[in-house]
Amino acid sequence: MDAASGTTGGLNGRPKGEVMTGERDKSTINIADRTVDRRSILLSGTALAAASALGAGAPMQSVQAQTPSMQAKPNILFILVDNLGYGELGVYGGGATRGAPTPRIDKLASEGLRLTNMNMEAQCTPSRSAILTGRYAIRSGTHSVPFGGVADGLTQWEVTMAEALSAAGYATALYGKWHLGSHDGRLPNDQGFDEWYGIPRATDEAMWPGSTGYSSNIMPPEQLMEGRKGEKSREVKLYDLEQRRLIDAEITRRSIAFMERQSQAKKPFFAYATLTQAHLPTLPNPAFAGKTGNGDWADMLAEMDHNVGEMLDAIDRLGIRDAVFHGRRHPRSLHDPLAG
Ligand SMILES: [Ca+2]
Repeated sequence: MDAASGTTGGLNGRPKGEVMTGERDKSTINIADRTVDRRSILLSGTALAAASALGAGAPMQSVQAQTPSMQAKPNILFILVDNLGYGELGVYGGGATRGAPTPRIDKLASEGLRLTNMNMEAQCTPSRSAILTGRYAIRSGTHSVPFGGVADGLTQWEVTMAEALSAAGYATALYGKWHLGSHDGRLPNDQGFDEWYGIPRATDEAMWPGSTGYSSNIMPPEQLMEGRKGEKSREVKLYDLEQRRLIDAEITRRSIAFMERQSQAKKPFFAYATLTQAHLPTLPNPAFAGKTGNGDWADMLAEMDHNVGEMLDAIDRLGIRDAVFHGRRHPRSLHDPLAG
């Protein structure tokens, strides 16, 4: 909803067919009812991280030049941060007190609605499943984080947000962590995303190749992958500690490039950027390593705020209708950092 005017558009007073519906029926996901003079940015609280909406009637010059059909279908950037707990961001009492200010994210939150009490699934896989389907993960084969080497993944008949938006004419892409299936048939391009790049499972697997006793014969190391709808996903390169430091910058770069590409093509889009850096091992990009003087966690906060800022700058350039920033999970110190 719009925090200033109380008009509909968010979790309360949600317009008919709001994207974040809990219904499976595709007919309920009718985003054409959204108006164009409103940007909703969701940041959640407590277990999540925050929700906000940019002001109704905000100037959207770039959209005025777009086609009427595109105006009826707001562009969507959904930023999901892995393992970012309540209290890490400045807006929730963190930021500088955690070693690095988060001014870009704080400003985003100040312009909209923040949630401070929101319950969610307790692990990575089920929470990602619930986000994309609006359904309890236990119904979808995704009730917990799977151990490597076993059958895993969101059942194919679930309707993901990407599938619903694809049916509505959207270009869809995921960049980052998936963790809803690591085999053909269960990867992002099998669940509604036109394209994806990232890791099929979790970031802690970047530590495997260098771990004592690890055998790639028993469990092959995780790979950075990419894929397109209708094609088989392919392995790009080994996901090791070097790549672990680089992945969030790459997620940001690809998300912006995708938004720019679709905007140029005048096609409404859903960009799902799932940032990873807060998850173990928290290793910041070399450009941010040592920047704060307060350790890897603080350097990661600085990098995350920068990456979010880069995407928000792209939003401003392109006139995106809706965007979501969603910190997944509870306070880091209260949970096993390896899980998820
Ligand atoms: Ca599906």
